[in-house]
Amino acid sequence: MKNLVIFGAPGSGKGTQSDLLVKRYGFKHISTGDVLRGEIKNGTELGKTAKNYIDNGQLIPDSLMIDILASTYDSLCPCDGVIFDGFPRTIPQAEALKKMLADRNTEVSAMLELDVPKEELISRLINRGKTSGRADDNEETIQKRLTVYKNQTSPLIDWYTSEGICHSVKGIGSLEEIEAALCKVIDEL
Ligand code: B4P
Repeated sequence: MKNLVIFGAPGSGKGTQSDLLVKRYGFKHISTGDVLRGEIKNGTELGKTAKNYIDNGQLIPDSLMIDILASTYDSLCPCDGVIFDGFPRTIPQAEALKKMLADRNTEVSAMLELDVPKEELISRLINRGKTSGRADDNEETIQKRLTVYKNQTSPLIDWYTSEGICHSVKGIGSLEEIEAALCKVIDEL
């Protein structure tokens, strides 16, 4: 079984590439962003809490995210493989993921980082904001999300490097080129 973390800044293409990898390999897909947006749409208590954070470009507290992740994982697995998209976003989340998988006799096989320059991230998200209806795809919130990424999420690159499983892939170019670079890493695992 493969457990893959797809990692990158907001707008780096995690969701886009996850969809392609799911089609190619038949893996299960856990997008914490999608889970939270579903909760918001359904008006649940969790959704109401999450909305305040997301609309401000902030991360949802780790304790909430870790519980959501474990229950989502257990609803999908056992299975051939899982793509974690948008989780972990902090070091405590990475530690919790490691423990959750170890408790289930498995582990993260690889962390795949999509490396995209900041100007490209901003332009993609502003562009997506024209049609996505997402409250967090506006210029002010995008800047906040990028700051949160830099301070709270990007330290995970060093964390996964020290675990020996960080693979960085160029995240600009055609969708097919980026997918091919990701597949090369996955096929060699
Ligand atoms: P997410 O839903 O994970 O969103 P994202 O980081 O904005 O997007 P992603 O990188 O998936 O980009 P996409 O493929 O769509 O998170 C949203 C919020 O939820 C967070 O800010 C946070 O508040 C909360 N949250 C989620 N997980 C959390 C956690 N674990 N802990 C705490 N809080 C959490 O691509 C973006 C755009 O680029 C698209 O329009 C796409 O078409 C375009 N694009 C993609 N690839 C391209 C390419 N190669 N060339 C040109 N355009 C491309």
